[in-house]
Amino acid sequence: MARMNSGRPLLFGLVRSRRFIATLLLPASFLLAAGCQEESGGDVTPDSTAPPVVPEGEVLVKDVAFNPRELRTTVGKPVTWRFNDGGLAHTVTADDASFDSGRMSTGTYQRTFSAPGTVNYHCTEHARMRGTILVS
Ligand SMILES: [Cu+2]
Repeated sequence: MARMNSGRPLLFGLVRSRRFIATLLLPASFLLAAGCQEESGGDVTPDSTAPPVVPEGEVLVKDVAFNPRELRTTVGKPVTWRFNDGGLAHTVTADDASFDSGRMSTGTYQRTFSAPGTVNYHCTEHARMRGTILVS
């Protein structure tokens, strides 16, 4: 009897504590699963801070920036600027004033360079919008 009396409460205590741990772990594992789902969901939907994929020879005018900021091209190959900034108007204006797209909020502006060199351009609406075309 002495063995049972001392053994049973210990066994019950163990079972109880296991259940207790389980009740603690269950919501924790749900939280972990929720966290993982959030992460995988973030992978499916592209992060707004991640740079968008821009086709070759194209500059995306979005988020008050030229992307890529520096583009390599060759003589005679057209460069396309695609305006897609939620209706916000921008310009593609050469620093040396050799070309100017004018204010555009949709559509594209295309230009072909006839000589190798570095062409710096900017947006007349936003001082921080600057870009470079490296023509070889
Ligand atoms: Cu701009």
